[in-house]
Amino acid sequence: MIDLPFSFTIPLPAVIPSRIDNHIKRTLSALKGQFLDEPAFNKMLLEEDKLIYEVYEIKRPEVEGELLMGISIVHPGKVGNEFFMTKGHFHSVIETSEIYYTLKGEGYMVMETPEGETSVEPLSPGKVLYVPPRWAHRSVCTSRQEDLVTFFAYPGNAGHDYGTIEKTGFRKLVVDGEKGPEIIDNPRIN
Ligand code: PAN
Ligand code: ZN
Repeated sequence: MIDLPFSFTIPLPAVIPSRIDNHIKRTLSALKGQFLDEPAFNKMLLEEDKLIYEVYEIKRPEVEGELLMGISIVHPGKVGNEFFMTKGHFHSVIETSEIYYTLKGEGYMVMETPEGETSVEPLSPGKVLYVPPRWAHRSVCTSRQEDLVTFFAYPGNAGHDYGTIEKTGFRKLVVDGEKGPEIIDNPRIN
């Protein structure tokens, strides 16, 4: 049977979609091993397993030809001097891409390829970011008070490979420097 077209709204400035099929909440413990400052991470976790980011998903069949859409919300905050961020991943089907459209807040999309190329793109309201095939991606919120909110769409068959990036972390990190957000090399790599 053929699917019927459908619509939903993202009622700005509230950004919670009118249709939600799945709500994912990731707390600090889900990001174990990812932040550079481990003592700061452990101290924070002892106090509270804080909510770091949330995803509202619109479900579609996870097959080629479909598009999976949703809203990603990274809350403001830091572990040590590193800004709150998503786990980040390669797509399991690595030759798949993704579109992100920033609705609210400021931040960066940290990206890299398996060959070690890197790219860190600023995110701000109105900006469309295209993540080409083969690029792992992680969003980082650098707003002090506001959430970083993005709308995303990616192929239904993409899948998520979290394990590859979890082993060493991304090559680039976004930290709070003397003059504000700074992009630094991950000292745990080489
Ligand atoms: C996004 C991400 C979302 C959460 O939907 O899944 O921002 O980030 P993590 O999946 O890294 O926890 C996406 O890139 N999907 O492919
Ligand atoms: Zn993705």
